[in-house]
Amino acid sequence: MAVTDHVDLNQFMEGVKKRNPHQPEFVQAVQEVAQDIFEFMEDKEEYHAQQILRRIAEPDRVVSFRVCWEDDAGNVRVQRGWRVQNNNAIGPYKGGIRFHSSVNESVLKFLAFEQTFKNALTGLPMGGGKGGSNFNPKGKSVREIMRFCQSFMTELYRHIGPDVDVPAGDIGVGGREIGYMFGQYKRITNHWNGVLTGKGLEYGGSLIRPEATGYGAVYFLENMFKTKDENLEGKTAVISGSGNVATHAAEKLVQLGGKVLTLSDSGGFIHDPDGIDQDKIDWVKKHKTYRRGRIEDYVTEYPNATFHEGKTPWGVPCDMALPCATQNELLGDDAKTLVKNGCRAVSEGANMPTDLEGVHIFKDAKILYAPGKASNAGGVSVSGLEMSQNSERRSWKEDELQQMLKDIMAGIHDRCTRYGDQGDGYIDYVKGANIAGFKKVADAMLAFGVV
Ligand code: NDP
Ligand code: 2IT
Repeated sequence: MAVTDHVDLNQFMEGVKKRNPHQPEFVQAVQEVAQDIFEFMEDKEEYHAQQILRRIAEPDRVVSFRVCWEDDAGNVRVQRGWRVQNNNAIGPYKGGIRFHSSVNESVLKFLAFEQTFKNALTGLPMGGGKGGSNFNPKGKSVREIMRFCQSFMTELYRHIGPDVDVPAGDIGVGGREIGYMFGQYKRITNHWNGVLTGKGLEYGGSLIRPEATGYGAVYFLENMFKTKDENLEGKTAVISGSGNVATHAAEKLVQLGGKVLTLSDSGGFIHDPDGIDQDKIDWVKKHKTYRRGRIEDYVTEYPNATFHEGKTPWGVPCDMALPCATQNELLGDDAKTLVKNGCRAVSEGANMPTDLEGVHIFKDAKILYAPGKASNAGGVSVSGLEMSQNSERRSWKEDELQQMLKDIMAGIHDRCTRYGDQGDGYIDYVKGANIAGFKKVADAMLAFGVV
């Protein structure tokens, strides 16, 4: 009965490319996982026979819809919205919502695919999903954003639910947008439940959810250095981005004695040789989040810093790099430059920020390199804890949650080590994360039979 002449990696990837034309981000994400999984499956016939990877790489469903809204001038605007429900073998679909002009089906399919492995790695019962819209929040008034969020939820609400699919924030979606979407969900359904995470503290949100992704990425870095009997004290870091993940990663690095040299946005990066301390981070948070400003204004406020228009920060010599902006923002040449300049560790705050060439350069150089599905899982983990608190109708204390986040990140590090330890002192965290995430979802799928 078993199919013994199964496809090899190349044939598998040819099929993925053929079935997903014009979806380069999705193909890239599958490729990065498939190379490790094919090696792992070599002597595991059942995974092949049951086509497990093929099934995980085919979303359970992709919902696409029209979102109409009216701008302040009275013009009717039409956007596209999506929810990609990738896999719910181990729990309800879970993953953020992204509002950015670059959002399309390929981007959301790659994010939902990655989320499936990430969520499995956390040890919490969450499946993988992702949603969003090509709506560009830049330059929009608060009322326009409210109307857009309401219109988006007016369609999305029928596809989600606390035991079905639980969205949260991502690029362009923070506490304010979650508030508008939760309000509209409640208005339409008359249900108050934990259908979204990242909510305000007044209405069921969890303490430390906003901080959790950035803090978690730094805890992961700390765990990696611990394998070398080192800590973060006195080490320099370059960070890209200046949003939720980047600013909270900077904050935790500073708390643990690191020195942050850069931040960036889509306009370029700032380099502050004096170090970006907590006061400066607070200024960036206000400037970027509340005033929707540009990172280049940092140099007016702090004149020792320099602004590098249109550039990414990877050329600045550092001990550690944390890409925290977006996918494919760190390319092969950037990886070469980082390694050449003595960078010893990379912890991805963003999803798939390093392209395939860059991943191989980090792996070949055997530096401490954590892929986003492991290192940025702190955010979705605290989202999972928010779901638990909502179900229990209670709120945990800050120190309890801080400890849980640390423990979860240490648990992810252990799971990666289990499958990624190469036995020569090098831990391949990419391989470890891919296999540990896959195995949990795959074994659940085997239990269900062919569904
Ligand atoms: P924010 O919207 O808060 O910030 C995004 C930052 O990245 C901004 O500085 C933005 O610059 C920059 N950026 C976005 N797109 C681009 C681009 N195409 N080119 C250059 N810069 C860009 O988002 P988050 O901090 O929440 O998300 C950042 C990354 O972290 C994403 O990859 C997201 O998927 C990932 N992530 C987020 C989690 C969360 O809990 N929020 C959890 C796990 C991962 P500008 O202001 O100019 O647009
Ligand atoms: O990429 C991610 O993990 C997120 N944007 C957070 C998802 C969540 O459900 O908290």
